Amino acid sequence: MRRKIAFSLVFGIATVLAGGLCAGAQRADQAWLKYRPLSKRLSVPMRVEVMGQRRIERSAASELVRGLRSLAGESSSDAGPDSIVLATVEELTREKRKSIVPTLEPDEFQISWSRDQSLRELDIVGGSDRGLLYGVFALLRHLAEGADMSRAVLRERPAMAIRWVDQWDNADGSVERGYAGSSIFFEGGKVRDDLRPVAEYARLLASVGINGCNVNNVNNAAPFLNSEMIRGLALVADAMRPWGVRLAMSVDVASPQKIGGLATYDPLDPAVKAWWNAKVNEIYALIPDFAGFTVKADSEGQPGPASYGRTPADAANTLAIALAPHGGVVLYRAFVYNHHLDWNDPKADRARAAYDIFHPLDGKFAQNVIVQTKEGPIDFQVREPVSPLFGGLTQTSQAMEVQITQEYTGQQRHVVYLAPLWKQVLDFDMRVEGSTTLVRNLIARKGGGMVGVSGVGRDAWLGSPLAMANLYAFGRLAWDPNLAPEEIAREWTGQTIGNDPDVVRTVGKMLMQSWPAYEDYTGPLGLQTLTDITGSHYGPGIEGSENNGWGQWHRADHEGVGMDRSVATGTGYAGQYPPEVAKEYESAATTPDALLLFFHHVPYTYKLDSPGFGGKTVIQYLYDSHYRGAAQAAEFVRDWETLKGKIDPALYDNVLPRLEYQAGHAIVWRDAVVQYFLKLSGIPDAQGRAGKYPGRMEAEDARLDGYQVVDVMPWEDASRGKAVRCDQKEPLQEGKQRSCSAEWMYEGAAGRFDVAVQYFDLQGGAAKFALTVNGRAAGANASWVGDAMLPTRRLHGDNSTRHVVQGVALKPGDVIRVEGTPDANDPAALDYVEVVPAGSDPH
Ligand code: GCV
Repeated sequence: MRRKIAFSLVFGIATVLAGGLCAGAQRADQAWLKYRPLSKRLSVPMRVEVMGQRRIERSAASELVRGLRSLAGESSSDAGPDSIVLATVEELTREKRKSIVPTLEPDEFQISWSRDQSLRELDIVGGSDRGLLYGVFALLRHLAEGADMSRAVLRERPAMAIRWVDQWDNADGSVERGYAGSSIFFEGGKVRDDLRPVAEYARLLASVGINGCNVNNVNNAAPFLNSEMIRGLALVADAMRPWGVRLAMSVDVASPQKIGGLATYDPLDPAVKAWWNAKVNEIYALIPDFAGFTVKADSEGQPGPASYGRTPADAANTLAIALAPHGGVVLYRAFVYNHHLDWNDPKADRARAAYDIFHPLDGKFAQNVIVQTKEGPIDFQVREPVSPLFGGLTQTSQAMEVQITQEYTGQQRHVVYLAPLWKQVLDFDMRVEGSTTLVRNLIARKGGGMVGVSGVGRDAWLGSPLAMANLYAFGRLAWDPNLAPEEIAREWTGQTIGNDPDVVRTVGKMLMQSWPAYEDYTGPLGLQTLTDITGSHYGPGIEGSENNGWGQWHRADHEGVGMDRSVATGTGYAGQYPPEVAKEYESAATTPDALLLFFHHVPYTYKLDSPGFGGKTVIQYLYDSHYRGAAQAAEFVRDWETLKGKIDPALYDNVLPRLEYQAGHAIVWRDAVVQYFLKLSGIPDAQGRAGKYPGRMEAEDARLDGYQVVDVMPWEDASRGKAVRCDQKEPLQEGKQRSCSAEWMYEGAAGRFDVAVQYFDLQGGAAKFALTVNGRAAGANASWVGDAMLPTRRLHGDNSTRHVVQGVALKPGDVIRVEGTPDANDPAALDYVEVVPAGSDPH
């Protein structure tokens, strides 16, 4: 038995697949599956044989041919006599093709060389067709990175059973917390007609070993169980199936009442149980490999079993019993908390909720229930401690939920590579019963795993090219949590951007520095992301998280900052960890400084003592970290500039303005947090920077024509809390643009400078700006349009944006002028201009 599918036939499949995508369609090669031609000959055969005919095997074969041909470039026509043979263990055993057949688990693969008479074969054997597919992607990954595979032997299996992405897509096509355009799955209340991007997404997911995709938002999920929607979802499942990605969906536990017409949704009511059984049967009749349900209940306004005095275990088990005969699972989210907490109650603590509710239920969940817990006890903040619930559910299957879409970490406008954060959680030792208990092992037990909230959309998957490193890293860590984030960054860069050692080194360095930098300029010391948590979750809003029921509090006052979560004097949260960890967090002296303010309220003068914190006081560290983080963000621009000419020019041009924007927004963050804590604490910055901005000229101090001075809310989001906006009420005269201007007399030394203009770029209009000196354009890019799509429709740190004109010649007495022309909802608002030494501002 040889060559069930000849090379030419396999190539035919690949051509059909590639040809099926119209120009401009969303493709996996916009991400890491580029297979850029290598400058050297491939170290593996070009001929591909596949023993089986199943759909996933055909995908594997076509992907391999596509990848090999593309990687080989010019030399691809020279196939040679040797082959790569694709087979499953079952096929090899049945066909008696090899003397030794490996024993493999279903998703496991082995890649090894053998001989068939005089010919060499590279065998890719899968424990199942999916294992085979993973083997193909592994081989292509190594080749794309330039590895020599001429003697390779590889054997890998995933560490975890659950390797899912969750989408928070709504039927109308919007994506909750998505920052990359509208849904690839839904539009106008139903499944989209064009599901080619879904197939490409599944291909991308499969390439990093992801095996499940939940496609709809955990909020408002009831309509997704309507029969018409289920028929649509069956088509989505069909699109993903060739890549071994199983469809899952979020369900609303109140569906029996909301769409089923029952009087109740009490999970213990027999009619409710019967409704779920029938609904699950309906799903499996159309989607036989349906993976299961995800549930958000009794949380943030979603209905839940608490309405009937029932527990999450009651609700989860009712669903689990319906799914069990079909092999489906329930991922029941532990993100259950009261968002009407009393801020005045020093014992109230949202961080406690998951453990308080779920720990007593350990052992009460059905076998096919997996409790899905966010990595930290709050909500994907820039830094939180690891959720204690991972150590509190020893009898229950668990999955760890992380967020790939960067809700609280810069919303893809900022580069923040999250693998180091996730890795820290995976490697955390809970010390359950006093012995080594790594979180990665806790979640890998009993069919658990990792779930990443992905948020891809129609804008090149995640919008920003560098953000794709997070989707890649999520899959790789779920497959192998032992991988180092640096290693994953190197892999991703090699496949996506280039193998040039300078490129790999520079991009790797940027990625690895990005999370620490973001933490530095947003919320260090365990303060969490200091953003307005009732709003967009994007720009600075330090006080916004206080004084409301949502519980993301930092409790900063004039004397000190941080939330006391100790058992002795605080909320008792620290006591939810196993004793050794609880003891460490109980006292400020032993709590790692990176988490100090999450666990303790300390005076601003409290001295930090962990390595890297330099024996500084808390307040000085707050100042220093913000200046350091913003400087690091500026450095990213310079790092990227070193890649000019070494990488794809389109990618270079795409990323550069994003990094420039990030550098400017990091300054907005820096100044907001620093001036907030300077005012609150009254303690000056030992380095003399806080509140002092040499070269800055405030808009409210300018000679204004048409512009009105306004207070910005929150005040810390604008320099000195004020800005100017152009709201001319009188009607426009024909042919005359209404505009406003602000003028300053330059009084510094003569020389060449960069001039930064800080303006507010509001959605719903594209205001125009022009910077002149003595009536002449100040430089090449001295006129620009504020047309970015930034959050919040009023003047705010979310939309405060920096535009830099470089190399401006200035001398004392020159008149610097900004003219702003409003457009629709955008009042061309200005905060300040700042004159800085040439080359010192990221541009
Ligand atoms: C899907 C946070 C987000 C919500 C999200 C929720 C959750 O609160 O801001 O958009 O809702 O988490 O994880 O359920």
